[in-house]
Amino acid sequence: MDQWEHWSFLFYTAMKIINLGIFAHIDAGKTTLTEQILHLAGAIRSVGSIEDGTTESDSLDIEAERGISILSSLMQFELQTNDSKIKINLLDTPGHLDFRNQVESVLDSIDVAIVVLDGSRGVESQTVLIHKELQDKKISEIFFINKLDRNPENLSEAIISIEDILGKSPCVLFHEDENYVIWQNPEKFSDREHLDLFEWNDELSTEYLEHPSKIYDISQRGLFQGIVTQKLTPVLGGSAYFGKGVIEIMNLISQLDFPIPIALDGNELIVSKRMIHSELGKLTFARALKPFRKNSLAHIKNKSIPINQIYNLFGDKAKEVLSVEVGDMFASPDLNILEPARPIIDSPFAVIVEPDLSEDRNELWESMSSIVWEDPSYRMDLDPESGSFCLWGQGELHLEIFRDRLLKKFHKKFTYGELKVARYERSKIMEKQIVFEHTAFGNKHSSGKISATLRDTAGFSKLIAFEVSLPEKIQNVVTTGFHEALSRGNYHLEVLGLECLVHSFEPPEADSDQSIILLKIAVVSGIRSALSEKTDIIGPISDLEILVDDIHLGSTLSLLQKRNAQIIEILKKNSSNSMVLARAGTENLLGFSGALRNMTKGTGISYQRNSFNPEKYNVLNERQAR
Ligand SMILES: Nc1nc2c(ncn2[C@@H]2O[C@H](COP(=O)(O)OP(=O)(O)OP(=O)(O)O)[C@@H](O)[C@H]2O)c(=O)[nH]1
Ligand SMILES: [Mg+2]
Repeated sequence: MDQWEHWSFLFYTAMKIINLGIFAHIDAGKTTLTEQILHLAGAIRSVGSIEDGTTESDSLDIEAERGISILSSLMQFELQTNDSKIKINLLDTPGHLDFRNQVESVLDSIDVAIVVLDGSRGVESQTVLIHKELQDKKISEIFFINKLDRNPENLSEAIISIEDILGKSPCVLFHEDENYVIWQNPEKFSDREHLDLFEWNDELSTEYLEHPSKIYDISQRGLFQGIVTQKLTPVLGGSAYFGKGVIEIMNLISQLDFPIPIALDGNELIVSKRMIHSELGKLTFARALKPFRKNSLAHIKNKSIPINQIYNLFGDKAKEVLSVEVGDMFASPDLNILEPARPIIDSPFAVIVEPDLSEDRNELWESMSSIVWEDPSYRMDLDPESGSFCLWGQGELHLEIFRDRLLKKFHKKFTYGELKVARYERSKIMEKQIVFEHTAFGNKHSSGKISATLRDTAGFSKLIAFEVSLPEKIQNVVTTGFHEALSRGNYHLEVLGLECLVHSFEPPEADSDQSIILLKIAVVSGIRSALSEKTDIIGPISDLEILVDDIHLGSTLSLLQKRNAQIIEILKKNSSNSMVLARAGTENLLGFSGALRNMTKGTGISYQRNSFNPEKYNVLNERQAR
């Protein structure tokens, strides 16, 4: 290391690093706020807009065209404060539930979250979702009530909605009219407001009792420490669009001192997300839990990975650097072998994709695979009946976006089939003793006899267990037979929720080559006949949240009725809008959001949360199932 490099490395070490995530319900203004923060830091010359498709973080063509975020993006930049420079790693995340995986995968890498609210809507369903996740993961959060340029009179309602989810009063740190914030203009706030910022801490409270005149200084320390330790949930506000409240939130964040993360269980990195970079190809993002220099080794999941390339990212722009500090984020192709956090929800929507010319099959598979690699909440396999490519995704928008992205990657013709919702069969067998035996050629050849118990797994799993020790060949054939039997049930769908416990095996009197084949037939046909008429067809279920003006409320309810939805609650949102909460089989809701938009001339908006797990699924009757 030469002298300069040594000093620059030391200088770099001294810089504070803050990993900041921005989260919200769809359209609250995350990307607009991101753009203003970048501008404030001097990282961009002018503020881009969603309407013109010119923001840094929505850098995919499709994001710019549609005006929504699809992938989370990382912007790394320096922020000059009064006395020092801070490195900010800013993650702007998508709000639409179909891209939830992009949110989940970055949560473990951040120090602090800004949760943005649309001021006229207050807390919405995904605000609740993200707030719970941040709480579970003990991540500090700061609420930002946005769009106050539009309906500032809704501010108090928005604050009450935050109070509802916190179960206590939030610390409102600003006075909207005059742009005052408590740590900068302490004299403009009441003693009560100051006390709220440090009463959670005994030491600070005692200090105040001894030196009441130091209240402003003590409340400031209480505020900063309270945020870092998640004792306080502060609220700021403004207008991202007009850049109001942005300096204040960044000033607050820059004064927070988060603990330096440490390597856990020998893992020196936290893998967050993946990206297909326009020039560098596949890149994986990670947070470093120790400093790395180029060409050093990273230890993670019992692997030693040589880190030969380290990139800093600014949206889709990558810059190679020589080192990465502890706590900092970086991207590298060397980490591509590592998996980011798996999606927590299975992908319940499917579409069949086929090239028009069979010679393009490999190329199509590769183009699809690269999109799936970047967003692992897609899944791809071969349709067992047609051999076509089957693509699974989180929802209608998720698969629509896939098609648009594929069109930009794969320039040959292909067919993108109709969207289908996943269906399975759920075994209704509670417990059944069974003997598997099959004979052939006038009983000359026999499989031998297996005695077993079939049992409900109380979930969606398929399990086979052996109480006796059997030769490997026998055990394998019984296991394969069990899975083959469950691969196609009474309605030709995969069967879930059954366990087979094997008690004993009586070999055939005359063992022959045929015996092993007969044993498999015995298991497959034995399980199939046990399941005969003993399965339900099941599919995912969706919770709907529909925001509609009162003029269209009646027609929205009848639209829901036509789709067999159960209305759970109708809530008055404000003087002219209502929120309908409903539940329906996901399959019944295909095309619903489009139909609602047409019927309400664009004013009705629906959010759909699909669930498919043992607690939440939809049983379809045979008539629906055809
Ligand atoms: N009036 C007003 N409009 C805003 C403000 N902030 C954002 N918007 C508008 O709200 C819309 C959504 O803004 P985005 O920044 O894309 O919201 P987002 O939260 O990033 O959306 P997704 O990433 O798609 O979930 C755009 O039309 C913005 O121009 C604001 O402070 N005031
Ligand atoms: Mg966005």
